Amino acid sequence: MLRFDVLTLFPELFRVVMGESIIGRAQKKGIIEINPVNIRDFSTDKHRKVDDYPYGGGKGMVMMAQPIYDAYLHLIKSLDYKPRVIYMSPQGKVLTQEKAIELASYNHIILLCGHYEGVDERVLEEIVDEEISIGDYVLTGGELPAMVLIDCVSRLVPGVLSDENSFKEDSLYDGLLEYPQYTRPYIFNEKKVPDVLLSGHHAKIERWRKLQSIVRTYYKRPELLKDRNISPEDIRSFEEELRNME
Ligand code: 4FN
Repeated sequence: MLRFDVLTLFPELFRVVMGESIIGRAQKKGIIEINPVNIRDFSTDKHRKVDDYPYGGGKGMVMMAQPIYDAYLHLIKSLDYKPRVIYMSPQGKVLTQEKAIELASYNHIILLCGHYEGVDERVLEEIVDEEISIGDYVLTGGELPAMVLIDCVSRLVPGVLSDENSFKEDSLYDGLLEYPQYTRPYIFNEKKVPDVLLSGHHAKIERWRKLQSIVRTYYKRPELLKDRNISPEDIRSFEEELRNME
């Protein structure tokens, strides 16, 4: 069982998005729990204010320390251990499959989502163990990043995926892109399915898929092949082998 508590100003986003499909089913089965906590519920202000002007001036608003800290204290008060606290932030290390595998070994993760110009630094110093980013672009809030993290970590928790779709089969596991996939009909817009896939020759199909994965990765995401010693000559010979399978 893996529990995610999410400190956010938009708890409904999580209920709507994570209530469906594989993640929704995993929650109903009790394999994972996603518990969005509305930071605004912990405001002590009569107008439920959670942001204020930045000291030193400048544009925008900053999320106040107090409501976030009180929401955090509320979550941990009955626990006899300290959950992993992650701030979704562009200042964090970019999320990788390796990091997702590491996070899937926790039982309890608290995710903090920022908004406006960010969060008062002092509450981050007080509660955050680690910052994680989902990539280098500007966003309006940490909610979509938190949902990306929950999705990619949850599918690694035993029982979330069916045996059929088990993550152990993922090609991302060996770090390569996926081979091309085809389904019926056999001919679409005059293009036929590669005949090797209809040959019933399982070893040959495996070889074709492996070579497709390597060649695709080489052209589309060559950076994924570094530390793997594949030369342009290797690629040319794989392409020739693929042509000969047709
Ligand atoms: N973003 C950059 C530089 C400066 C600011 C930002 C930015 C949301 C609260 C953070 C963004 C991207 C990936 C959280 C971006 C992420 C966020 C994330 C995020 C509002 C403050 C902010 C140099 C990366 C372009 C806004 C770079 N993963 N600030 O987006 O929360 O998790």
